[in-house]
Amino acid sequence: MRIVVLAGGIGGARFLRGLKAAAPDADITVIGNTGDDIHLFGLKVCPDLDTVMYTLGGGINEEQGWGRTDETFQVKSELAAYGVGPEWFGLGDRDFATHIVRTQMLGAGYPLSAVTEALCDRWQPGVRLIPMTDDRVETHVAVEVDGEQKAIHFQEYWVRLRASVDALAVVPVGAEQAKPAPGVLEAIATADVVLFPPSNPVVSIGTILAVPGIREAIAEAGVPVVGLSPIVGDAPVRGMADKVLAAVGVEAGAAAVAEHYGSGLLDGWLVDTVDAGAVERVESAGIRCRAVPLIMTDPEEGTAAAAMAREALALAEEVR
Ligand code: GDP
Ligand code: FO1
Ligand code: CA
Repeated sequence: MRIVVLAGGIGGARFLRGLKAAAPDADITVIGNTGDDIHLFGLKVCPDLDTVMYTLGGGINEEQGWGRTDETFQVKSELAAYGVGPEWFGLGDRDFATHIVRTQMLGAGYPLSAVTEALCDRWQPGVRLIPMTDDRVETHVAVEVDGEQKAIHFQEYWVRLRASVDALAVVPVGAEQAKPAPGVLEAIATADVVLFPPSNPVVSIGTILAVPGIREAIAEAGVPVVGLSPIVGDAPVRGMADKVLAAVGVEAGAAAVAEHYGSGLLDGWLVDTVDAGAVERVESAGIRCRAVPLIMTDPEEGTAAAAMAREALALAEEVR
């Protein structure tokens, strides 16, 4: 079975670990969000691609959900000693190597998709990981600080400000001109099922869908499209989904997110058991819906995520 998954960072990566366990023989292609990418210290950092690569490759810091395990921060403190920032972004020594290799290859003319493939040669994530685009797309967030409106990089909004101010608008700068990376449209066109993991619907999956051609390809593929709610009990399990949903005028609720994607895109939707009351609303929007446990933080690494993946695949068969 060929499965295509549109993924952000932590939510996407943890779900994918479960999906691999649930469907060990499946051919899984992951289309990764690159709107979170940021240039720091002359290096290109791709947080969501790296989170997927490290999580599936066994190198992730499990507690944090991003960055490397057994990390040290010598380079960061040396940079700080030179007065070179930003200090608010925690790049570790091991992680730095990834960004150096990536930046070197990009400088030599390789597209990000080829660079990602090369990095995955080391990590062997067990899926084909493709960035949504080889073109530069950067998510910016409009905020008001001290009575003044300005647009800041998404990482500054989330990591420096910890989403402490309202997001007035979220703009995937460059998305309109971006082209899907090689292999993206082909993977969608030949998929047997497309899954939206419990990733951020605005700044992860929303950004991928903002690349012209991707949304259309999914709708035209004619295969089941099933998503899992990133909102449980009217709150994001972690992260700032509530803040960025508000910026696009969507309430932070399991049913509202399904309606936001819409029945033109989604065939099936899973909500957590605490949101069982939302099932009827989702179904009346023309999307088949089931309530199952959707919390991935279990002591048995990946067991809950595997059960979620099995439910998603079962729902896909139901709507096929
Ligand atoms: P990010 O790029 O690291 O923010 O990761 P994603 O976009 O892939 O996923 C982030 C979203 O995943 C958050 O907005 C949460 O709402 C959601 N999330 C995180 N952990 C869980 C979980 O255990 N269960 C569910 N249902 N959603 C989760
Ligand atoms: N998230 C943080 O909350 N603080 C950090 O200092 C931080 C550093 C960082 C470095 C590399 C990387 O790949 C990811 C990193 N993240 C950090 C996570 C990441 O930037 C965000 O959680 C996601 O992009 C949010 O969608
Ligand atoms: Ca992200």
